[in-house]
Amino acid sequence: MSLSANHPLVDGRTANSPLVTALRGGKPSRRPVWFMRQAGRSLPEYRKVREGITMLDSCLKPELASEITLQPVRRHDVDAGIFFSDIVIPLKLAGVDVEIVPGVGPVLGSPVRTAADVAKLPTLTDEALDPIREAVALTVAELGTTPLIGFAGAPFTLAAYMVEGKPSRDHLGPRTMMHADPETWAALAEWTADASGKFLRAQLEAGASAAQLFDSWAGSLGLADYTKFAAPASKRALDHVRDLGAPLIHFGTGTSELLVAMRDVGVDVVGVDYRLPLDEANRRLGGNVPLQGNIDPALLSAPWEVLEAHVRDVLAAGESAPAHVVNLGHGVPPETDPEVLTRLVELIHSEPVAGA
Ligand code: 1CP
Repeated sequence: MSLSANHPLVDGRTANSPLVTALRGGKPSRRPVWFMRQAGRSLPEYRKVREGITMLDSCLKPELASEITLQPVRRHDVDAGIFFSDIVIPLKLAGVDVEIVPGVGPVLGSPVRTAADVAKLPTLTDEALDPIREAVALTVAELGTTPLIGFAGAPFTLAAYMVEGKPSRDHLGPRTMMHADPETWAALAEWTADASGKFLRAQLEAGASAAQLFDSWAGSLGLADYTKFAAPASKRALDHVRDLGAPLIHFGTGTSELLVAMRDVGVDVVGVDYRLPLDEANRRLGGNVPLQGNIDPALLSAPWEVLEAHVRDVLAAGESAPAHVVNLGHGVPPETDPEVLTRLVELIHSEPVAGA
């Protein structure tokens, strides 16, 4: 199977966009920029449409999810939309008891800790993903030549929520399970890989032009554990979509020591968090991988001159890589002034592309 003839990557709408060009390692007409968590609480228009409706319900109403995805694109002139959804949506659609509790994050009715718990997990069906396909199709029709990025959670990050039952800092539960009960861990990692893989495929087939695998908490693993217990499942998730040929991005935080292993699950672009300068990330990756990142989100609230100097450093360091998609080193903090993001996009677009 491949993408349909009216997919934006195939019919010419997004194939030569700055984002897709850079993700494929080429020289874009302007520096592409988008922000992780560009939709959400930093925007008053988001807070307005979300009034009285839960987070996961808003993801499953196609018109609303589409509207929220489009809000930051209209406001900031970013080079991509990121589909408004959440990494736990495939769990919800499979029938797992999960909610996003305001101020907390994903919480499961019953954590998944034993072989019997894993065996009971329901299978995510193709039909259950219909609201996702519908939301993506509505969004892509509005975006025109601006690409939509689809995403999913990587198995380790998703399984971390499932084992703990809620957000945690050190992810002790899943890290214990992978050593104490490796068979149960492997079964859980495979289940999450297949759920995330199907979620990604639904988004790409419905019109997303690229996809990002978020392994936000991979940095709590050392390289040996990452390679043995997380990377094979991440590869399995991406195996669901490789035949489609859309560019794939892999991002995590605290992953400076894992960048090569994260590339090796088979992706086109590596996302770098704010901890490691892009020229050093490029050196570690051997100089041939396009990079995404890595403006420090903390500096969005610093005086403009401080932020501008930092952004210029990030752009200069990014020039060492074969191509650079500008982003933050993690998500937009909710208290960010959206006008700072708009101004940042203007600054980044005004800087000529190196070598162009
Ligand atoms: O009511 C609200 O506004 C809740 C906040 C919120 C939002 C806006 C959550 C709860 N999820 C989302 C949307 C979301 N989640 C997007 C939307 C698209 C965009 O980027 O604009 C994306 C890409 C995600 C992905 C996601 N969810 C990740 C990976 C990215 C990252 O930030 O590391 C993770 C770890 C989650 C889990 C999650 N969902 C929500 C929260 C608060 C959390 C993190 C909880 C924790 O600290 O563990």
